[in-house]
Amino acid sequence: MIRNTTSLRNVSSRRYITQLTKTSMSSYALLRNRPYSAIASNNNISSSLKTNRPEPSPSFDLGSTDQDPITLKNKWGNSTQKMDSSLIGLTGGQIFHEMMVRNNVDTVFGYPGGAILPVYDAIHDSKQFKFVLPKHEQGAGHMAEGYARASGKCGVVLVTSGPGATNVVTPMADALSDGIPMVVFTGQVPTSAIGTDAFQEADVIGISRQCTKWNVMVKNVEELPRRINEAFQIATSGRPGPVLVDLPKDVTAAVLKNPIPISSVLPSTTLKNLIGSIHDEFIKENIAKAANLINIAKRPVLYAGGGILNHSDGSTVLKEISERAKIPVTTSIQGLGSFDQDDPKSLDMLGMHGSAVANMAVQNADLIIALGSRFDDRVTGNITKFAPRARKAALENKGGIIHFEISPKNINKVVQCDVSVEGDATTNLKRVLETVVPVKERAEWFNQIEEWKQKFDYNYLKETPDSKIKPQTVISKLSKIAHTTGKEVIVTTGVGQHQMWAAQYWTWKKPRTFITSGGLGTMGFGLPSAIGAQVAKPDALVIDIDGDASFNMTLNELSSAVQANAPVKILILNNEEQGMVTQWQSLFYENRYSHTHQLNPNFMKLAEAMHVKGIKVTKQDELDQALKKFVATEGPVILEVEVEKKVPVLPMVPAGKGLDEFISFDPEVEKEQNRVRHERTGALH
Ligand SMILES: Cc1ncc(C[n+]2csc(CCOP(=O)(O)OP(=O)(O)O)c2C)c(N)n1
Ligand SMILES: [Mg+2]
Repeated sequence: MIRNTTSLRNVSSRRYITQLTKTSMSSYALLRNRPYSAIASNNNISSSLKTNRPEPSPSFDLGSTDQDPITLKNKWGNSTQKMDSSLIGLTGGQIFHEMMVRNNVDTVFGYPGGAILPVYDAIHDSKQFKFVLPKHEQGAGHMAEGYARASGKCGVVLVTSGPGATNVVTPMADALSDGIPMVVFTGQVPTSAIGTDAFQEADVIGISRQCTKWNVMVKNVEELPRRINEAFQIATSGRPGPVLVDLPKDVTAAVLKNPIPISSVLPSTTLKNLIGSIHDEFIKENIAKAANLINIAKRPVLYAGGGILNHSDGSTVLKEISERAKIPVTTSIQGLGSFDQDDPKSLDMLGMHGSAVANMAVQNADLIIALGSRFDDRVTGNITKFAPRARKAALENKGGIIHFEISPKNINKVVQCDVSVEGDATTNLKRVLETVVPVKERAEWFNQIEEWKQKFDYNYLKETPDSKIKPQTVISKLSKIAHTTGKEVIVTTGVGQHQMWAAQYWTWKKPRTFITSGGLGTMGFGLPSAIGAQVAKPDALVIDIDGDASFNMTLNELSSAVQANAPVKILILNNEEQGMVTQWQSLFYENRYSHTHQLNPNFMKLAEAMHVKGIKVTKQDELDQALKKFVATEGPVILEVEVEKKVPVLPMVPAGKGLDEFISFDPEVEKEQNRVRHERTGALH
């Protein structure tokens, strides 16, 4: 058995080498000696297809991909189809490059390796896009996510087979959870070696099935262009998400010799053509129902999620409906920035660590209008207790829950809605707007909201003269200072308490300015996503608000920021603990801090070693100056602030509770909790 496998492998690799030597290598060698631009201009490719994509969330639909077509007989019969000859003579690697250009890719994040070398060789001296090299493929994935979030374009990742591919599993799962468009290209062992446990072979298609929208292994060079087009189309259409294209080495090394079909028709397009008009009638009907409910509701609430940001008009239309019908607005964590929080109609974020006023408003609303959001459990609290008054209003046909959602799978998945409007939330909201009757004022509802705002504003135990700095103070101050720089400000985060405080204490005003791992909650997301965002927006002030433990997970990317010329600002709120976990251990596990205190590196020495600047603050009176210096620093910089430990994030809706059953800040309770903790831990904590 073993002998058989070995001989099979030998035969396969011999066959592979022979195949390369006889066919592709000769043409490849010929092509290699010519500048790429010569090949491109010979084939008259690239430039004519550079269309300006609408932003954000562009469709990568190229329109006419049939340039230079020659119509050939289909090899299976007499039917004809448009064939493209523009890529003939190029290797798979060069075709990859060309397809990036045709899909308007301006940045690729990746890390090379043996199985993907034909592609890396073909992009070696490309002037067509920027290449960003991380220290670890996970970094490339999160960078691509940050890039996609900041720009509205699709993130592109290019890594090798085996460990290169498995290292991007977390970013793909993250992108799937938060609906981020990303195409991941992975090298693969040659097709002849697949299934032989070859060196650096991994079943990437199997591994990535659950964390991608779609994945495919390209089996020959003829199908490569079409698969790449499909990948971009799928990643950016509907609810955006990650797509993986696996590229065996013989496919990327082979030379294309024949005309091929390269335009892609997805099954969903055919289905849409078939049932489009019926579907549209159904949507029209539901839009009318939605408008009717909005017009009769007395205590409506708009709840916007990340989906509203997938259309460039999203936040404008949200503001318009809120103004016209005088409806207060809350958002999920991913929706932050879609509505200006300085607007008095803003309720801030809802959910487990959301504002009390948002949670109270949702529980007391007679109508909830959900826009591009998926009712995550962190948003709803206990489902059986969610939105009782809206449910009651629905029974009386006076309200309920309306769900504008592009992904049918998310409709009625967690929360049963009364009216669903399937499709892009902004597009359909525009249609609803036409029939929404203007409302002058909703005095009663807004008075109630104001009362909640006064009663339960975000609050915390402030510093005493000799205490450490409170993390909330740092974020509030930084938010003010950053907004006065006049620059576009983008914030990324790790995962934990600092992430929640960033969501709470930063003033969110503009779409696509908050980039955070909401769905998967991936520690280590902050630094690489900041680098990606900075690459997308070179002039923006990009700040990673990070926790010490989260930062530890991907701090290897510090020098990547320098290499990529990305002057990101990294704020480490150092409480020397996995604060969010110790908070749960304090509240629900009698202060037994099981493995939640890691030994941190010396962050200042680390900064130096990684070629970035370092600032450290321990005292309250140093903070203002340090924050100003931090945002004004030219290159990448770390600001480490030693903050108070064991500070709870409040308000908090405990697991199993309804949104209105939150624990809110009470100074006396907190002091007592601190006393108990000291006692239980022998003054260690
Ligand atoms: C990759 C990963 N592992 C574990 C967790 C679980 N987890 C959530 S928050 C947290 C602690 C985060 O600590 P830190 O980054 O220092 O932030 P802090 O809560 O102290 O602000 C942990 C371990 C996670 N979200 N992601
Ligand atoms: Mg921490």
